[in-house]
Amino acid sequence: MLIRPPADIRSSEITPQALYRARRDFLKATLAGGLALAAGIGGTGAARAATFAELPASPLSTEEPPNSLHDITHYNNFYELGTDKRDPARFAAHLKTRPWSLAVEGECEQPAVYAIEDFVRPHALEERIYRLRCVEGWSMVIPWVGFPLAEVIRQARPTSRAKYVEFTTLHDPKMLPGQRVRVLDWPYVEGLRLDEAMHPLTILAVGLYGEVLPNQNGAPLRLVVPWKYGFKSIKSIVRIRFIEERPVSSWMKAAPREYGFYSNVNPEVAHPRWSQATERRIGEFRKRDTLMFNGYGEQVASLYAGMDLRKHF
Ligand SMILES: Nc1nc2c(c(=O)[nH]1)N[C@H]1C(S)=C(S)[C@@H](COP(=O)(O)O)O[C@H]1N2
Ligand SMILES: [Mo]
Repeated sequence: MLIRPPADIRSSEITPQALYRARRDFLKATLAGGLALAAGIGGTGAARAATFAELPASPLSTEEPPNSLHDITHYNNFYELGTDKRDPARFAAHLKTRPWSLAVEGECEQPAVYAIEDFVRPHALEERIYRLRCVEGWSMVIPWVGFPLAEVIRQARPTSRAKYVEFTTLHDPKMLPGQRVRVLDWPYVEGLRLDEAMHPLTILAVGLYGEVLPNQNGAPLRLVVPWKYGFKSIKSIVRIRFIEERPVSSWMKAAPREYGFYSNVNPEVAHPRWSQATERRIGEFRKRDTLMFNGYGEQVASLYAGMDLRKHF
């Protein structure tokens, strides 16, 4: 056993990280079985706990306490599995995540098709606890399991023409029955500027709470961009493409006045139909003030130096 039980640790050795790791290990042990069912993926809980065991905790993590696994997996936005926040958990089993491949293509010297197994190598993974702030005014703190998107981008060797990265979700109305309804122009598409995509805070997530990603959270592979509104964090990705022109995301296409390309969390720029100055952390009653760049300003503000963020919302 690599993590000693709390009784074995002298109080002088107890750091916040040690406490968190001990608690995480406990959660892993107690939740492994339950999540296996929620994820709809075969295999025993013990086998998967071994897959992600002893993940290095990232210094880029927030110190805030994570939301419960139940909240994280039962209050979702994944329109391909229904538009109600409870729908994705209910319809999660429609989505089959094996086999799964990710095509990396476009303006790059080394295009590739990866199998999902290529990414679920424990040594490449780490745990990052990030805030997710959604445009409708709610937020959560989620312990993601993932790796920097920059690793995939570097392998692809983008050409000098690559200015943007476009991401596309699986298009399969059998597995994603919400795609039978035209609430959006399917498949879901998102985009980042290349430097945003290369930023160390931007990760591809394959799990959460030390376990394989539940389907409702965007299995088997989803983007996490913690300083932007939640809709930029596209789920169940099948294609990453390097392009010269700025991509048009699904939400920009649906409502260009309401959703801009950048979508940085910004308490000073209101959505046309509501203020973005406060948010409700799921599980809390009192509202919090929303922080510029979702609290990640120190790390990312320089990406937007000199830009008018009211214009480039
Ligand atoms: N393909 C796809 N990705 C998506 C969405 C979606 O409807 N379809 N919803 C987005 C929105 S609006 C939010 S807030 C987050 C929610 O992620 P979570 O359910 O893991 O908390 O996923 C984002 N990614
Ligand atoms: Mo959202």
